[in-house]
Order: sequence, then structure tokens, then C-alpha cells
Amino acid sequence: MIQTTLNIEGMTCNHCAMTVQKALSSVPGVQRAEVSLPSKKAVVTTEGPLDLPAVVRAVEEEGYKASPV
Ligand SMILES: [Cu+2]
Repeated sequence: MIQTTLNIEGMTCNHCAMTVQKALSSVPGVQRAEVSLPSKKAVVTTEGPLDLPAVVRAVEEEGYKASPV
């Protein structure tokens, strides 16, 4: 299991956090995603290496920005 922390930009409320959480969870290989609105970060758990471009794309499609910490 690998845990990757990401900075998430653009979240303003719990709904945003939930949208980002769903987007992260939908990426193949992602087993778990936890989003923190106050710290503007997400922790993504994967079994293998994280497909970062896919994660960034999924978050972007929802109107937010993800980047490695
Ligand atoms: Cu919101």
C-alpha cells in the first residue's frame, strides 16, 4: 500500500471536498481517498504506484487542481 499526499486547490466547502474525493476514488488503482478541506490536502491510497497524471486529470475535470506535495 502506498499513500500519496496531494495539494488540492479550489475547494471552498464540504461539497467540493466530496466531489474531489469521488474524483480521486474513481481513478483506477485508487483504493481509498481522504480529503481534508481545512488543510486543502488529499491522501490517496493505492496498491501500486499512483498514476499521478490520471489523478490530476480526474480532479481537473471537476474544476479543481491537484498537485504533489
Ligand atoms: Cu464547494
